[in-house]
Amino acid sequence: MPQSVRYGKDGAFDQRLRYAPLTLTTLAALVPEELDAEVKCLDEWAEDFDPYTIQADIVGITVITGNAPKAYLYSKILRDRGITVVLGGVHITLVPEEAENHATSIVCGYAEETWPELLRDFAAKRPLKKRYDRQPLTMDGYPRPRRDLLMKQKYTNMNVVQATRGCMHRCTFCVVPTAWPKQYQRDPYDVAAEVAEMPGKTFILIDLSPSSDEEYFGRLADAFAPLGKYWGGLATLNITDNRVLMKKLERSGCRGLLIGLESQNPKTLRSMGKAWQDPADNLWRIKMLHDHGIAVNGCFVFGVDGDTEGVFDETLEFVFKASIDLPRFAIATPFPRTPLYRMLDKQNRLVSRNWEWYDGQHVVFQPKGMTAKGLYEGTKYAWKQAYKLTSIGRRILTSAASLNPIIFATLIGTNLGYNVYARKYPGYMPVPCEGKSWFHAPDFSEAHQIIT
Ligand code: B12
Ligand code: SF4
Repeated sequence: MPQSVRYGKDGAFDQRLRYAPLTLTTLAALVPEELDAEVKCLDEWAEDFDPYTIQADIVGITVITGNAPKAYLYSKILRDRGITVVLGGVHITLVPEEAENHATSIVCGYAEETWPELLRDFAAKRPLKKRYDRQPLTMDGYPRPRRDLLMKQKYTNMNVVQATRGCMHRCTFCVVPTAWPKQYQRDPYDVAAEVAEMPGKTFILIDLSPSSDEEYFGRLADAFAPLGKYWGGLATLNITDNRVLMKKLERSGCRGLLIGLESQNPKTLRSMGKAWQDPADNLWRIKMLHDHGIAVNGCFVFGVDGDTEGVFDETLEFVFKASIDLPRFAIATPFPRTPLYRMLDKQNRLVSRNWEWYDGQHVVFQPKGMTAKGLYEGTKYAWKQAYKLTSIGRRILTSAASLNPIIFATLIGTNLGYNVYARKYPGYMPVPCEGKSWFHAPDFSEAHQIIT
């Protein structure tokens, strides 16, 4: 799992914010037992990876868009050394025709069936297919993730679990409907059984949108309730319409939810395909979450059409008014093949197709309501304002959720983690920035040759 500088071992993403990567542990568990393989998980978050010296028969690399150039470079170095390289993950699924040029084989979509198939082909010395494509998935019956293969001391929480995949909504900026259009759900009691096996009192449910099926989310909460553990996850704000579900979540031990608030501007939300969320209701909905003992990790996106330079202060005002426990700000990023990407491409507004900059932290398109620099600096300003020590105190101390000592302690840790992140926020670099790299690859000039 390659990482960019900001997320790498020595980057701005503090250990307090790092939890165990489920992608690696899931793929490791899928290695067929009969192959008797020695498996190693390498997360650049936790340790360095040297493609020039690593010993392996086959290497799988998981790729998100912002790390694709680095993954392609690693793949080239490894293949030049005679090692078989397989690329998979969201970026490979979005642009397989590009990725195929950078690997021995690629795996598109979910790999529960195809990764074992590929490994069996490899072990039997059968020629690998160039592309192992998505297959229908049932989410039940797979081996438990190999959490034992990670360096536990490097992560704040090892108990990362997944119950659903995909999402029923269709937001124009989001990769999920494009990469994984269908929603899958695990048996809630199997998820609870997996959680029960984990040591410790807390766990993280990383599903992007388990609440898009409220009936299922309620059953999941019911299954978690007897475990007596505390958990954090993601949801959409309209769950607050469902009082029964809110009670179930509280009883289940839910103590924190990441909510994609995106924008306080209804026009902007409309252009994002998220008009079903009305920002006029956000204040009371967030208060209701707080009153149920649930802290809010509120995520905002800046730079979508409809935003002007006033958006940063307006958003901050709301963040403080709503006592958002853990706010996060991203720059709108047109990930390849998404409706947002296609629209900006059609309007000739993309300024770079170097994926290195497609990481939610760089401006890769011409915004409408402000300059690219204004958008970058405004986002940086929002991070800095929200995570000053006085701001952290102002937000946390006015949130009803932090009356719970466990939530309070967690919020202090994570807020201080983002305080470090905000303090290390880099200066503006116009994109494309020839000669300057976001990642410290062993040989940067080679990386650019590969991409272009
Ligand atoms: C958890 C998570 C994080 C965590 C990561 C913590 C951790 N240690 O794992 C945190 C919060 C740090 C994070 C950060 C970011 N994330 Co994130 N994250 C996720 C999330 C919600 C879950 C990933 C996961 O664990 N899935 C569970 C595993 C089992 O599924 P999987 O990864 O898809 O893997 C399966 C297949 O894809 C395939 N596969 C994957 N890799 C490989 C490799 C091989 C060789 C093979 C064979 C198969 C294969 O097999 C697996 C089994 O089927 C995803 C959304 C999602 N649902 O995937 C977003 C997601 C991956 N993140 C995304 C983004 C944008 C980011 C950030 C850039 C956000 C930001 N603005 O800072 C950063 C970048 C971080 C970085 N490393 O550079 C985007 C990526 C979009 C893109 N095209 O690049 C996603 C898809 C969310 C979204 N809706 O857009 N993220
Ligand atoms: S942004 Fe959230 S609600 Fe919208 S499609 Fe993506 S996962 Fe679903």
